Amino acid sequence: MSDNNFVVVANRLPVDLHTAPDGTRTWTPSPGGLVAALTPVLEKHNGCWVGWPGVVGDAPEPFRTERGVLLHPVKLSQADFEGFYEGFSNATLWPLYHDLIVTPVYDRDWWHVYREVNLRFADEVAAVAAEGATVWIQDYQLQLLPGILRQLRPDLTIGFFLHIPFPAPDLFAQLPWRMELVRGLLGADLVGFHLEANARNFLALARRFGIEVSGEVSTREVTAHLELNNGRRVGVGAFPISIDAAAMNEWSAADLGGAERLHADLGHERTVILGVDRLDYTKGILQRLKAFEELLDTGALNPEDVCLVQIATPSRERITSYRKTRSQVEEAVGRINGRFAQIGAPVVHYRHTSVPKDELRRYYRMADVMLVTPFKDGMNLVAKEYIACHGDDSGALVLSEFAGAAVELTQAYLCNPFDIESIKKALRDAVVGLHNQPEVLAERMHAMHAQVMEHDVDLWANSFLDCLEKK
Ligand code: ADQ
Repeated sequence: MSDNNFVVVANRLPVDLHTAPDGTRTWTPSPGGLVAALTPVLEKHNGCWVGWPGVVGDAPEPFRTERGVLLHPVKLSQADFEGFYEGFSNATLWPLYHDLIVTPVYDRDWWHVYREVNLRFADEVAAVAAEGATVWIQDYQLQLLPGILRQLRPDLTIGFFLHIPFPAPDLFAQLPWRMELVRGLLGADLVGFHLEANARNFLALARRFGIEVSGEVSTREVTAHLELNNGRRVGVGAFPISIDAAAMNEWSAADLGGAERLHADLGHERTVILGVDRLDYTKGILQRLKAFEELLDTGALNPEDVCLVQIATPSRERITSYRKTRSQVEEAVGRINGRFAQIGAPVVHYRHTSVPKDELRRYYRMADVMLVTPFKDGMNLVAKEYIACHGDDSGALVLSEFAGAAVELTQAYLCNPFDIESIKKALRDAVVGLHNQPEVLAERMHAMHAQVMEHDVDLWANSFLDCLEKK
């Protein structure tokens, strides 16, 4: 055992390992909501992070990041990666928890690998955590870990947070290994979700499995518990995640010139609509392109006056449904430009890449309208990042009702992404509103900006950790 009193465990370490042809290894920060959310928290707590370094094969020795966070890599083989990560996590649990947008695959071999990898994570954590340490486990890839760790190290305080939605009991019940997963989660002292609705789904499921539930769910406090037969209590609550809002707000205000130049590159007078997502079928990228195309088609939007910038981070590229989504998106981009662009003036600018943080903020800052249209999303940090970058109340947000963020960002132009007409209406209202009712839009942005600034990532982490402490 070591002196690590605070341990975060996540599938991924917050870095990617790159090996140059001469064998030199370098680490770069990796994208993704979880990393964005947890880095500041760990720095503050001087904590240690256990996770997979992002490449299969040998894991390097534990090391410290430039910002002082101790990283403990967990080794995954190619077979682990395929069964645990691509398979059970992302082709079984991800679609099941996102309400079957694609059909989940139930594969017994993947399940065995998922269990083995969770056991391996448990061994690593048991070895690095100090006596009585607090361990905070993140996300759907590690749902067995709380239960295994409780057996290995009963001295630990264990928190679990799910970053994706938790489905209705009827959907969850499809899972052949449903009891094992529930037992895994019950190893925690506190199980947290983004939304009260997610937490209520979990409680309903527990009831269905004969577990006694006391209290009602609330946000940022624990007023609901599961009462286990052995006398243990598991707290359940909602903790909506957020971003380092102050840093984003400050940075974007300091780079107005950069944002203006970027906007000018796209056309000074044009209204710029922005999409930023991992290229994932849950994000509704194709639907938003179709809505945009139809608005151009009917003349509701003029291709000389507007353009859409879509930045899509490559994601889970070996999984069939992801490949299909990418080719559909790219086909739509080509088609729309073919129909409506002029030479040298695309109407859709598409980048399939991860972009550095500073550049991303510049995109957010310069965009007149942000278009966020997931079919289902635990929270969606992109929506909050956009709002944080508009401290002067400029801009407009079109947001899916099915993003967790819609619970807080009620002043957005809300839409139903399953209904193209609804996306079209919200987008058109936002674009037209920018010109016709700027003061109304400014009020809406003002309210959302205040909400995001006040409810930032520190509040998320501190409220969860305070509740865990009090368990
Ligand atoms: P994600 O599904 O990854 O997160 P999201 O919350 O939007 O979705 O976070 C994406 C993050 O990646 C953002 O911080 C964004 O800035 C960054 N990003 C996206 N595209 C990028 C690009 N091209 N280049 C660089 N960075 C890019 C999961 C859940 C969400 C939940 C988060 C956090 O699916 O619902 O909000 O975890 O809990």
